[in-house]
Amino acid sequence: KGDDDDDVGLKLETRPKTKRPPLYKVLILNDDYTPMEFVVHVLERFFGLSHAQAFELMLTVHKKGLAVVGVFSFEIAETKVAQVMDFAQRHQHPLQCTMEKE
Ligand code: TYC
Repeated sequence: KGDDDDDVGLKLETRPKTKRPPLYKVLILNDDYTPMEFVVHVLERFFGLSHAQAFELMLTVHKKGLAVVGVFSFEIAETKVAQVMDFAQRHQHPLQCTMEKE
């Protein structure tokens, strides 16, 4: 890497920079107390799933312990988590919802 040349240290960009914002996974966690129908309702109401999709995803969480319910920008993910946590708390269910950088 001899440096007895005359370049001025400029990096020649090849591929264009198309910076996308980071995405965040929103996860729902299983617990022993929240009723299955409540979780199905949450998935329909806050994540726009059909009843059949919501039921299937609820069962996945019930069996596996957790599942990704959607992938969003930071702000949207934060809002979803807050809405679910608030709704669960108001109904006195211990349902947990969190987010994680993808
Ligand atoms: N395990 C709960 C029950 O048996 C149902 C449940 C499913 C709870 C998914 C939380 O995220 C959850 N009533």
